[in-house]
Amino acid sequence: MGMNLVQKIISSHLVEGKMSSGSEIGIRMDQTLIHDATGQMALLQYEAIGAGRVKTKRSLTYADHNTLQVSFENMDDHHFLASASRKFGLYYSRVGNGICHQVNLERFSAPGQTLLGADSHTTTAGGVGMLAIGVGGLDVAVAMAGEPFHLMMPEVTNIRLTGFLLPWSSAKDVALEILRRLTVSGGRGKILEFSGEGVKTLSATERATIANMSIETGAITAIFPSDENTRRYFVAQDRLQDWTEVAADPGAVYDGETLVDLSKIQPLMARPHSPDNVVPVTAETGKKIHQIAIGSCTNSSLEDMFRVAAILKGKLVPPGVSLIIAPGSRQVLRGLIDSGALADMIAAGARLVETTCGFCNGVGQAPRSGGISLRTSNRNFPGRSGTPDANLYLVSPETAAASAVAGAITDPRTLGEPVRVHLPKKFFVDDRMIVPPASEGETVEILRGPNIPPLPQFGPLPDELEGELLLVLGDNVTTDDIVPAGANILKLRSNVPAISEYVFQNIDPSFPSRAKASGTGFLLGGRNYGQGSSREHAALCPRYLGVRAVIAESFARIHKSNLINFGILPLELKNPADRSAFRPGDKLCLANLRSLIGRGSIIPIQNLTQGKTVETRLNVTSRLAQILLAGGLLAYARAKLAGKQ
Ligand code: MIC
Ligand code: SF4
Repeated sequence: MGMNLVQKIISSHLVEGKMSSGSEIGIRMDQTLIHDATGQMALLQYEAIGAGRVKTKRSLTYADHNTLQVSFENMDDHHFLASASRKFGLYYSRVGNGICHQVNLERFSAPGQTLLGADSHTTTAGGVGMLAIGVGGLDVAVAMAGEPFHLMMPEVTNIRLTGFLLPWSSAKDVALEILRRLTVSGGRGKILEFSGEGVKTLSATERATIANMSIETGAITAIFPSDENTRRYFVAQDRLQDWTEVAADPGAVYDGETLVDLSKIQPLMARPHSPDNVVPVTAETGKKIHQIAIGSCTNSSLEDMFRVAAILKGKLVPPGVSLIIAPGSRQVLRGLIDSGALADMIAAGARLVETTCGFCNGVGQAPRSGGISLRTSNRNFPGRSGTPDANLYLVSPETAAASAVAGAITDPRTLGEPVRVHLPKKFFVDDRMIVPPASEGETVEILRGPNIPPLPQFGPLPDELEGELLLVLGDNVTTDDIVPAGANILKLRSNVPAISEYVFQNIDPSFPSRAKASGTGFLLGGRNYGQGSSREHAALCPRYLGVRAVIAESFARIHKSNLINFGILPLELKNPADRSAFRPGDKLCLANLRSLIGRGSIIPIQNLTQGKTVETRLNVTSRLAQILLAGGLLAYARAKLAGKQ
């Protein structure tokens, strides 16, 4: 029986476990990436593990999220990241070099290899046949120390593409169509593997756009085969030596299949406030808009930017509309300059911003109050733009540019003749903004500014937890809800005591003080708790404030791992109707925990206020149970590595 591509890569990287569904496996990670929102913690944790230089084939740190430098913290963090990277053997991509996923695709991706990144959109590299998974920073730290990455053997869904995209439909529309079908939770526990004739019609960066947004379905990742188109991309990057052909075996078997006929895809958009709120662009045409933001790791390739420039050429953005363009990398920016396309953008009134995440995670370019912003990014959660009552629509670069010119939501098909773009045979290649690590034995001092206090220490799990139910939440709570993005909060990513003051800031600003006063606290969520970004601060900060268990109907994958990594129990309600047994402020007690914890074990929660007991399930493997008992992954990994020495 033939293997699918996911199985082939897993089998060539398998270090622990059996490749059968329901089993935990450990796989070797070839590459890792972290950035200036997740890397501070990852490197502090790596230092605490005490593993010396990184053990991967290549590990990278990117400065791309926190670049606005409204005060000293960002620069302090960058000096910390650069010096710690040099010391521990990581490459460091300097501010200005571009967004991690775009640069990684251009310069470091490798078909058939594995990549673990402390960012949910690490999946982007799946566009060129990498098995690329987003996780919390602590998981990356452990992988850098040479330990395998553990996950449950995933189900693999075959997304079979037929046909070809019609003029004005784009890869972003394919991603939105998949989200329309799967919703923000339909991909949980799965890897989406693309196959079929339609794959050949998509360029490497178009595939990367689709792989990027696959994470919004809750999937572990997505992957495309690496073929002639991929090869062309590697040739253009002057990296033919890193290219290999990878594909599923003939007759490969999958756990499920979804057919997508590319020829039937029309321009789509995700309405506020969720990426799966997908409708045809025609459903909103004519609506006045205030801002258009083009860029982010989803749509910032040279191909995307050329299309935008071609639409803008000779036009002018009308008054009252602000057009922001953030090319994904220095390479893309240089391509725009050399081709003259940048001049077309600027002449049309576009505002060029840095080659960073920027507007995508609320670091600048907040829309006007109540404003309507069309964005080519991947998340339109409430408040993420920095304006609490703004309405964000997610669209393709073509729809964004067509709408920018009209000042209203516009179906790009109304522009008539489709734009044709010609990509250079060779991109501008210049890796001088990527600083290599120090040579072995060289002394490097780690630079720590006042924004980098020591890591908080957490003890083992006690046998009994008694405390207050601090917050009752609904379905699909995002990590942006738990620890919001935005320049003023992001700058505190290395300072746990300071950033913890912002936990649930947009939902209940009194949360941090109430949590501290309670000493031990609990949270109640609904379905898909913790969807969205990989930020481990959404677990670490609640833990710092005393949260010891989250009770929910179900959890998003990355967040569940992060909770466990910081010693918080992710407890699933056995019976969802039991939600009604809880009120905010109830006193809860979890007894005999140390003996109850084990695979699939039932943990009863006594609601002392309501006089009821509710059963929950702790759905973890025995390894994860050990991590919880130890008080988190850091303590567990330290002990494990010390045992090996
Ligand atoms: C995001 O898009 O939400 C981020 C900012 O890139 C996050 C990373 C973080 O918040 O630390 C992600 O996607 O993981
Ligand atoms: Fe950066 Fe936005 Fe991509 Fe996250 S989704 S990595 S913030 S560009």
